[in-house]
Amino acid sequence: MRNKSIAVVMLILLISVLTACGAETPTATPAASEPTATTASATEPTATTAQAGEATATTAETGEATATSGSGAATGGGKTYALVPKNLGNPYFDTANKGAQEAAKELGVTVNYTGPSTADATQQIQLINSLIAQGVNGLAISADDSDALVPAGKAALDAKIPVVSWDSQIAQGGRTVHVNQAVSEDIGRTEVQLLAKLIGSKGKIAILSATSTAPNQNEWIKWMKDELTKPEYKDMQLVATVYGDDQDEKSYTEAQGLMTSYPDLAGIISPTTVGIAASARAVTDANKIGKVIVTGLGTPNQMRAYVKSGASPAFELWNPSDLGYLSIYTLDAIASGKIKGSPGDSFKAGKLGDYKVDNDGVVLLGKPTVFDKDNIDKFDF
Ligand code: RAM
Repeated sequence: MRNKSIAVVMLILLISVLTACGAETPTATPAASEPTATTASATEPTATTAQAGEATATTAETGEATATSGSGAATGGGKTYALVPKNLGNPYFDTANKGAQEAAKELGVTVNYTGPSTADATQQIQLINSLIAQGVNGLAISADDSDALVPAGKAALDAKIPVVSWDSQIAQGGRTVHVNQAVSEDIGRTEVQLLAKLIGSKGKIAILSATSTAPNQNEWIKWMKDELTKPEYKDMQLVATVYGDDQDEKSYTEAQGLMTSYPDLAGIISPTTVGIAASARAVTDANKIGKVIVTGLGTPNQMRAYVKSGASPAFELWNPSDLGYLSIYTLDAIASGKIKGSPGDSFKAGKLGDYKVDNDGVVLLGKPTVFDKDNIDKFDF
């Protein structure tokens, strides 16, 4: 009995000592500075988030970025925009996001990078509807389908959420402005001109595209076909157009299929950064360097080895980072009321300078660069 009383007293003492020391169950606190990971599913659009507020603020009147030092500086109205690529996991879009985050920092806004796992319009529409429900302050979308996205874009506009498309356009009615990387006709024609130069304007050629609904690729292919009707290409024969869906493995298999179906194939034009790299790899693996020439649109970092090996001696592209940067400046100019986005409106896009909305509601980035062995090492994206 006595022993029992001593044990109870000791227990009470122990509890009071622990309480006095403030012993607490540790709680996990996520580091605020760590960005959350990109989503794989279109319906759960949590995304990579870069906080703009750490070093810049925007003055309401001029919209010019004013540097304020230290963390926790005020953000410019705290607007949150979504940058939606055709699909996640594509280095081209990751580079565009870098430029978008740079713009966000300068403007004092937050840009969430979120997209479907595959380049699929249905997934993208679900995501856009979910972003509208979340009440984002603006959407910048690279469209997986031009017409199919119009109702979702219109729903956003009806909810007073500005929409710009960039890279791959939503048809009129589903967006205010389209930010175009270069003149579509020029891209289509120069792709054919590049290949003609590389194969002596002779032989069977094929196009390996992204998805069959991709608005930008379909527009460029239209101009490629138009260019091919000119007399100087009479000895060049377009034998097939195939689709790798902007998936590396599918694009690789399609390129292999082209070489099997057409053993004397002379060239492939792939107007997609995913397709061109996969095609050059397939040509390399098939020991066909010099026999099948690959060109199209690619990123220097993905294509460097193929330029040097001769699998793809020359190709072209604009700077995707600048495209992402310009897209966010354009969206912010509309969302903050600096412009309506109507034809003739002009605005300043930070380091890129002045831009104007043309009569078709398009803002044009500029001319692409042709990359070859002489300049490829100067670029890192
Ligand atoms: C892929 C995408 C993108 C296109 C580039 C060239 O990354 O299809 O939309 O602009 O290629």
